[in-house]
Amino acid sequence: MNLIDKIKSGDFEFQDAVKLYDLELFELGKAANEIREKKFGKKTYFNINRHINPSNICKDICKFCAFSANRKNPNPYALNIDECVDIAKNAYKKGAKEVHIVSAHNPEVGYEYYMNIVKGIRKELPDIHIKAFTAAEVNFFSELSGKNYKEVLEDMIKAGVDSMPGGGAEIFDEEVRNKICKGKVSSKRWFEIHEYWHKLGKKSNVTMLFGHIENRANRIDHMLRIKALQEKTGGFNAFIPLVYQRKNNYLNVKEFLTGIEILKTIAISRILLENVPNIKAYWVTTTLNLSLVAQNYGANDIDGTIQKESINSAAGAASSNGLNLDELINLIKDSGYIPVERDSLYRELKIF
Ligand code: V47
Repeated sequence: MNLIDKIKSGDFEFQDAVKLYDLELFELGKAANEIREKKFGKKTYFNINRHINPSNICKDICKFCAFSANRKNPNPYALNIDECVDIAKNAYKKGAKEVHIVSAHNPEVGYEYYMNIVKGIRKELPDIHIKAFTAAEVNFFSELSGKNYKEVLEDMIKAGVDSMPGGGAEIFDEEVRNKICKGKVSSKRWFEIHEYWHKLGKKSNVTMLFGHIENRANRIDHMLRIKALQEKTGGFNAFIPLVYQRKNNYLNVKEFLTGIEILKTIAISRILLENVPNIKAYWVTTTLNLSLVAQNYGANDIDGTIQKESINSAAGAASSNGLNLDELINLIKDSGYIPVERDSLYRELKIF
């Protein structure tokens, strides 16, 4: 049996999965594309969304982060609740169906601030999808409020959160994690939070930050931990490999990923994570061009219009103003795929 068939059979050792990286890109791409086409044909999903980042003041220090206010980015801010609600209302008027709220861990503003942002948006916009707060924030909210993470998640639902984004996952390997984001939510707790969220009947995403100091085995380990929780709960909608952006941060990385390594990682994720429905080539960190190529290597989603992006653009990504809807649609079409606007839970809204 060849290696890919062995992996697909589910009966394999950890080292077998790491060996996938030794295969030729085209071989991986062919296998990943077969899975992609079986699930989605030539459809590529996107959504019309708006990112809101309420504050960049953070008690944690993640070395890869260029968004939080620090010596390299000395512009601390905290939006007030009305400002957040206004951003959501304006975005809704322009067609956004989802707001994606992620904040730095600002202890000054208090627990209720975060919940009130969601309540405020929900009150004004009853039918917008609110994707809010990573497991890292949930863990921080729990420290801030003295509530346990389960109570925080229950409060989030009461406030109006519909789903959770996949951030804060970074790399689950504890040794690497300790070097890049010591003090942030542990890998164990990250999974406990998502497991409980799924138990509450809600969906979430899961990311992986790669291309910094991790190695291939760390990435495989990361994916296999995701696969294991997905087998238990089925609650992940999408896996999102985030390519590390190098500017304005404190992580000293000498070698950067080749396009081939990025595509291999996307293809391997499609092969290993057959139980996670969607693989998102997030155009912000993959770049637009490579995201379009990635459609051929297992990816069936490239995120959305975003309107304003602050976390990755602070670290060098060309994404600060989001993407024009017509441009996004035409790029997908011109690359030979069928653009499909989806909602946040991957129901199809419009085929272009
Ligand atoms: O967790 C921070 C990453 C994440 C850098 O769920 C960086 O649909 C690259 O999670 N280079 C937040 N990445 C963003 C996120 C996300 C994005 C899009 C869609 C979804 C979703 C989730 O951004 C953080 C961190 O891993 N990040 N700094 C950097 N220098």
